[in-house]
Amino acid sequence: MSLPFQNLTSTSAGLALAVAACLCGAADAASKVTVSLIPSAAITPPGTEVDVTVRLGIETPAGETPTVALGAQVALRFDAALLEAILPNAVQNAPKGSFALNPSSTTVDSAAGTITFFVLDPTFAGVSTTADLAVLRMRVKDGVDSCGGDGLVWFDAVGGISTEIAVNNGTTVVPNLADLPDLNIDDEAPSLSVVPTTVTVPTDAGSTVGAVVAEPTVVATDNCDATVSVVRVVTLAGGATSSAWPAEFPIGASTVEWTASDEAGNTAVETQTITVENHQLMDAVILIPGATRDSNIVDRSIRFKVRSTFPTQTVTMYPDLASNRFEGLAMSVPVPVAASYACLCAKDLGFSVSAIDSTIGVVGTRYRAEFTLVQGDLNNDDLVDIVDFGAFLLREGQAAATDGQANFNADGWVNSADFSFIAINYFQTGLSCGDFTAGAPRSRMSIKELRRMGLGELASGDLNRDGWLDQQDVQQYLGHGGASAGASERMTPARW
Ligand SMILES: [Ca+2]
Ligand SMILES: [Ca+2]
Ligand SMILES: [Ca+2]
Ligand SMILES: [Ca+2]
Repeated sequence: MSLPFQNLTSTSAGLALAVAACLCGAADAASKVTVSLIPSAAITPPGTEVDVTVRLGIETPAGETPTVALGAQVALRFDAALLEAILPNAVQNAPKGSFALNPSSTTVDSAAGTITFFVLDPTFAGVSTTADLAVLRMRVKDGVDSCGGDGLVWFDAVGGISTEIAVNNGTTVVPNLADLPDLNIDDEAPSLSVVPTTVTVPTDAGSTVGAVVAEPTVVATDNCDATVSVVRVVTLAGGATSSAWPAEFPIGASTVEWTASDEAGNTAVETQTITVENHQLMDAVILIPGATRDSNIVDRSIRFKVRSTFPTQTVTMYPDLASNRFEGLAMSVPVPVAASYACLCAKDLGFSVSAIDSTIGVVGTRYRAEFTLVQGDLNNDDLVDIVDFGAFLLREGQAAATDGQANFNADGWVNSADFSFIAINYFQTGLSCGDFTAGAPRSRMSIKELRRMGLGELASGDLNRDGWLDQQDVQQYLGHGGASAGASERMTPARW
């Protein structure tokens, strides 16, 4: 049906109706005519407004006569469960362009989700390229399913009206139609899990930088998106930042901020704290010769000397009668950070002289050492000598706790079996990585000197009362058995 041009000279409302009345034919045209729905934003969370521009596009091949659009009728449906038209003027004139609405012909049914409107070019000059027909003012409803932004507005016949374009040859064109692209109305942040969130580790043995730390298990999921992007920012102790996972975390406290983002830009953040302690760890096998048939499991206080530090650990020692020794393991002994250790030193406080291990290795992230501790040093001067004999005599013949002083074999008594440790190891001196040397062991000391040293209680060991604690008293002990008993004593540690 031809467009009644003569009617287009009357009033605007009448024109629109006249155009509408005649938009019923189809026309051949060289031009490609399209009407598209263009949202004002691609990401429109619930509660936000979105303008939908109804845009006419006319593309004409070079050399062809373009189609000239004079007016249009448009019929649309929208998803009324998710979208609402902002009334009363949900359909408005486009801010720019040739076309004007006929307001009285505009229909908006919020419940049904339908819109129809008519526009025309009041100048009748027409449009042959691109022009906006109108703008729909819409709003994504509050509290709707935020994954439901697909196909919110589309072209469809409404009440017998469908979208058509009135053109200048008096006919109409059924345009190509491009519905509203999917909107992202997702307003829910992804779920982000970083395990563990707190990491505290010692410096790796052999490293002076820090520690290798495994990347955490990071799981990010989203209510809408199948994949979620996760980025991290590592802030190293000292302040440097990086997106890369460091080969080693430096000594100190570093943080890693993990951010998960969905396609709508909602984010979830987890911050991981990674602390590398300013020490390394050593595990040490402790071997103490001297387990006998009556030996018990016993706790010994093992002190290590590592540079200027003296980490001490209570180590449970188990008698191994097959090898006549106690065996135990000191775990996780903190030692100063060093690239390597050529020698380490240990002592069984109150029982052994010090010993070194010069075969220290690295197992995993820890140093591994082994010490064989020779017993007999009761006063911690790192010597087995006449002073220890005197100290032994103070306890000799008494019932003793398994870890009691002078109870070298950890049975129930201090007796000749324990004396044998002093006798066998007599004149032993401790070994200490060369940074200090124990004094010379003494075979005799005057009672006067013992008192001057604060060891007056050892005077009771002067069994023959000659003013000396010496070999003759040892001989007397061996010949006659026990000596003084019951005196309390307090040993004075020398270098340990
Ligand atoms: Ca989401
Ligand atoms: Ca000693
Ligand atoms: Ca004993
Ligand atoms: Ca004597």
